[in-house]
Amino acid sequence: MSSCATEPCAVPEAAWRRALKLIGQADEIALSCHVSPDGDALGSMLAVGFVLRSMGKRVVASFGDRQFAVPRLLRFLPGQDMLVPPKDYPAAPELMITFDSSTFERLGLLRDHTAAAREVIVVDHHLSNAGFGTVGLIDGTAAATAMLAEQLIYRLGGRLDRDIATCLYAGLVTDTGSFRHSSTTPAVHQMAARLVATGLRTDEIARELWDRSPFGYLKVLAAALDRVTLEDGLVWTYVTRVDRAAYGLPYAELEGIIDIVRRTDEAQVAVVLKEDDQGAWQVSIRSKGAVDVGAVSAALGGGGHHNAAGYTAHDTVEETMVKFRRELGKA
Ligand SMILES: [Mn+2]
Repeated sequence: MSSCATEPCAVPEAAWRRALKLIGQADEIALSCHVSPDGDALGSMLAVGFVLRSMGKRVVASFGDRQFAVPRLLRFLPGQDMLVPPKDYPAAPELMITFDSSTFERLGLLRDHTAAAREVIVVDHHLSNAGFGTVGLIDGTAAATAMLAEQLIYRLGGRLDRDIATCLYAGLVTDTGSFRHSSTTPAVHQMAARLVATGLRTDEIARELWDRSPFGYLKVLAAALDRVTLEDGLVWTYVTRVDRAAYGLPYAELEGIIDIVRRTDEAQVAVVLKEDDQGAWQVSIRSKGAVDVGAVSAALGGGGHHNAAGYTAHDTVEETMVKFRRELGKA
């Protein structure tokens, strides 16, 4: 296996060298990823965790959600014994590595731990990465953080086994929308080939990630679709806490709704407002390419990519949409 996968490294060699040196010197390494982790965040973190553990490092991994729970869709990922809730995370880690988090804020409850850490290696693929931490392994052209995690694994001398590959594959398929998004380069498929060659079950992973849900999801989806609105190339809807409460549906189950709403032929931009358990609106935005919704989201305090972005709003649905349309008009 080559040491630099098969594509040119956008990460400076000096950054890789410094990261490897810090990892080599550390006895305990604290891993973290962004709040409400998706397959890329959690998968990249656990994959690297396996390799660090095999190097004899003490590994602890977490994410800073107030209610600490692995999203149901990701419970099939191996390596979850590495996870601890934020309260059990080292207060001032010697070395911390963050995955898929574009900003310090996205670390949630682990922000103080990050600020207190002696060294912080940031592994990420968000163009908007704010550049926190002391070492940046950041490549805005990579389709997933999992691609950078794979490179880190090779450079550490690690080998892909089925567990590690399952974690990385979850990241790769999540962020490329099952190899459908424009980010799906030859390098993405080449990486997928290396992962699948370990014997992982692509069918089982696909079913876990996309092809199952509790019955309540169908009812909540029905409510969301019942009030979907189309106006001037924008399609949008919202889901309230009350919608979910009727079926005991956790917030994390709402992630796929945007993928149905964004199908709309007549719309260039799709938006779903999801009320979280604290009553804030988590706004998911998708673009078909003509509009940079990453810029719209950034103007509203969020982040993301050209075609997929999000932010948090604390207004009513109506006020949130007024502000959103205003920013969309500028884009
Ligand atoms: Mn990602």
